[in-house]
Amino acid sequence: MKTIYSEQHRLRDAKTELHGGELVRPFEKPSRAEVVLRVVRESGLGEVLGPEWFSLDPVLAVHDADYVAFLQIAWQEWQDAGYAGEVIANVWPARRMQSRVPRCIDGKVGYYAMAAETSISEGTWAAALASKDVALTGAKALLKGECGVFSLCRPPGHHAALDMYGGYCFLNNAAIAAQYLRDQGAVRVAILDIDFHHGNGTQDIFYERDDVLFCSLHGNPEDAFPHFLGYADETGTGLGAGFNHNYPMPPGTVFAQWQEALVSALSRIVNFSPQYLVVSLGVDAFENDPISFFKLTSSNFLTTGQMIGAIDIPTLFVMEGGYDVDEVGVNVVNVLKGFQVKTEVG
Ligand code: 5XA
Ligand code: ZN
Repeated sequence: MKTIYSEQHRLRDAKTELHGGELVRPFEKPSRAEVVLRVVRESGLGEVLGPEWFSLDPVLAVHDADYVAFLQIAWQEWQDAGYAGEVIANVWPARRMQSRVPRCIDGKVGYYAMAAETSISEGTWAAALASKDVALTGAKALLKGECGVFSLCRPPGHHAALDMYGGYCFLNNAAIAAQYLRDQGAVRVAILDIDFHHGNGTQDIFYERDDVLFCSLHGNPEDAFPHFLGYADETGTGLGAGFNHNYPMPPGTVFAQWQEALVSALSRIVNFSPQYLVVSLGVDAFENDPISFFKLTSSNFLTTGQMIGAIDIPTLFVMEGGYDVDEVGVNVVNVLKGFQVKTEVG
């Protein structure tokens, strides 16, 4: 299996994350991608290729143009305002307030942020652009006939909505790739999100559509970020009714329970009969992940890959979360190796 990777991810190197009331070093850091790349190479998974450059058109196919313009200038405007730290939101259009975009940078940041842990720093926009190129290059390889490709995206994307960033995400790489596959002629595309956190951004982008099926396995939002989306009764609206499926699970969830949800999601995907599958591949469901509460083991990720491979749909794996840096590479590569085995499981 080919891996698409760009060193530009290193430009995303924020120094601060608001966590537990303190400013800490971010959990989402460059070493994550470097460890994954190292294990990809050591395991002999396949070639590692750089991305092609893509214009902003595929980004603007799923994100609001004013939001994209904001991401482009946020760091510069923050500097111009004379602030010494990184861009962090501290005010939001909360209930019964107006949803207008303010003129000053502090207001704009609050308008476009969905969470405050994610700071914007120098290089964030450049890294986000390269990350979408990594996703799109992977999608293009699928169109050329590959049956599985790994886009080692960083920063991740699945929390980025039509016009919101947060949860370490700026551009929704999986959604951009899925839309690109549609625009290049695929009639139906499915997205399976196995990151520990609900893919609120992906859900938001496709919620009213019947051409992109979204299934997400994640920590119950009553207990887990992003808290305000990801419930089981969110099943899509309008044309999209019945094309969104959430599988929230409680703290301490072990593989047996998680696997039941995966079997159900995969069966929905098979019934949908998509030309392509995009997997939002987070491995923060791992038992030792520092910010999550599921109990999956490294070998469970191998089985997960086998189960995804068994449905035999050309698949793009897009890197999302996973913060146990020691094991993130093994866990990701286990999914990819399992996929390649294509053993009938579940
Ligand atoms: O998948 N999303 C993440 O791993 C980020 C969670 C951020 C929690 N503050
Ligand atoms: Zn996550």
